Amino acid sequence: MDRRTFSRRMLVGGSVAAVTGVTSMSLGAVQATSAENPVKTAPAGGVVRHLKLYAETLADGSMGYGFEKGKASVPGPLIEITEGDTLHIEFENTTDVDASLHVHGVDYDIASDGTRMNRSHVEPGGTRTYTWRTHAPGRRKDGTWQAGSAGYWHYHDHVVGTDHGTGGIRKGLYGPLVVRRKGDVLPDKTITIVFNDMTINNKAAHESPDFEATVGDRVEVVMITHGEYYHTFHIHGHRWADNRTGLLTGPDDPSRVVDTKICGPAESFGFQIIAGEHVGAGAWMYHCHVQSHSDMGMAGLLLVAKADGTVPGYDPPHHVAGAAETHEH
Ligand SMILES: [Cu+2]
Repeated sequence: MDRRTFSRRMLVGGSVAAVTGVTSMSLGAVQATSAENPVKTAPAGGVVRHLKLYAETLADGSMGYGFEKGKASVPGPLIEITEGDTLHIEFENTTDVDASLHVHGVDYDIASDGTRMNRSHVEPGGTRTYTWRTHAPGRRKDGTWQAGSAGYWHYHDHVVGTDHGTGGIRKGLYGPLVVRRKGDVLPDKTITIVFNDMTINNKAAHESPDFEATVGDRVEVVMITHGEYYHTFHIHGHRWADNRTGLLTGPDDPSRVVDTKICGPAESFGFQIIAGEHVGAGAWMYHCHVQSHSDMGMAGLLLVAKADGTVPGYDPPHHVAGAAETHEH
């Protein structure tokens, strides 16, 4: 994948699915990464990117971020960059209250903090450019090592409701940020799951978003928690490595392999799975595994279809209102 494609993909964002390079494979082909079907990897960073981001009030009173005016979503759009990149985000606040953009995990000056403490928020109708920088791992002058910026991070408002953005986050002003390292394996599609108080992506109990994939798709999950509670994210039939990428680097990689992970407020992690690998197509549940939370409706589905598009055994319940947005790569 060249840099131009990568950049365009980021700019189209989650609201417009760029259906390119998404292939369906039979289950038998999933485990073999052959020369004719190599994984795509992240390019080297070091480029300067520009992005426009809006904060908006949605028709139902919730609030969201979006790349285009009138197209805000909850969660906000996926922002993907590579270590070494710099991102200038021209942020416009179309709401009728002060709002901001605050980010986790990357480098920024205090002027891009997005808090009222240093007047880096934006009044209604106002615009401000926030700059995020990233770096690769490296050695400090004193010989010690510093981490790179790569990781599954997130951004959110920090001023709506309170000086901690409690009201903004509650109403939906949050979104995913993925910083890749050169050579990281790229997924076919990315889904974002946010446990926000007792909702998933601000959807009410028992109306959690369902996501679609085809057996063999390399599906990346970005998992974020917000609000007041600790949750345990669990997905049926699939496992991942509890490390930066969720992928093992080899058979002796000591990373613990898990299918459940605790995630407290403002924590985030991510991983990749091959949909249906070793287990096949089906309506695979994902949910919070705190029992009272799952009972109260914090559960949704990863609908893994066979190559012909069918999901065996799946009987759509009455409440299904179509699959949730995924970000196609
Ligand atoms: Cu929970």
